[in-house]
Amino acid sequence: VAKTIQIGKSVFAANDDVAAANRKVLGEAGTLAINVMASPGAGKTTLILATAKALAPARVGVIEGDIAGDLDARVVESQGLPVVQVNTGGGCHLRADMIAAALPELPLSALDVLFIENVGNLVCPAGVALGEGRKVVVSSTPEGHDKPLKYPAVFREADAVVISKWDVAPYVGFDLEAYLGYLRQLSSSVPVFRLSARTGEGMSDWVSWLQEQVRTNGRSTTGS
Ligand SMILES: Nc1nc2c(ncn2[C@@H]2O[C@H](COP(=O)(O)OP(=O)(O)O)[C@@H](O)[C@H]2O)c(=O)[nH]1
Ligand SMILES: [Mg+2]
Repeated sequence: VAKTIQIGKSVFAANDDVAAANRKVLGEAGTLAINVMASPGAGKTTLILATAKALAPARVGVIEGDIAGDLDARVVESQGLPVVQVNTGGGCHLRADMIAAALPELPLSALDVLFIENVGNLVCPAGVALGEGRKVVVSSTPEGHDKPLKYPAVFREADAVVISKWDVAPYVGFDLEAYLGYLRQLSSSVPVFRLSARTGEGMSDWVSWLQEQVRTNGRSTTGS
């Protein structure tokens, strides 16, 4: 069973203050934290695992956010990655205090990248800082091309957008032009990666972008 943290009452410090403290801890460790936000079933866990493999020898850890259970954390653990499960007890997004509780359970200074799989939801996680270095929104082709139009807040703040399950796009009538049209009204320059974590198509551009984010995250300047 994976390490699991149950969050009861929220701490009283403002979320942004705790997020700032998390950012400092992550910065000192030289770990780039990526807040992964998406609907349930969009392919977050599958993407994180495929990406961790592709990023090797860079070292990857994971925080799994769920309302209940540790299914994803056990899958991640079975792949040999350090992981902590955070259960929100019903809450529809992670908060900074939950990340603060999880960070001491991870070998941060040995990790280049920490994926934070947020609770599956395109509404609640928007605007909630965790202390992450980058925010990534994943939306899968079977969910349809209207997601940026319907859930603007989360897309507006994204540092990158992943269109996942590209392998099934032709079968589900996904209209890329319409999707990009909606997205560009919110964010004119956010990088967009079309990929399939299942077939590997499109993974290399996404992985290159992440490697660039790691390079510019501060570890490279440590001790110089
Ligand atoms: N066809 C296809 N299915 C995928 C892909 N990525 C994930 N899935 C499937 O989508 C379902 C949900 O994936 P999961 O990673 O658990 O989504 P999460 O709930 O966002 O973490 C699973 O049945 C996966 O096998 C993909 O690239 N292509
Ligand atoms: Mg998952």
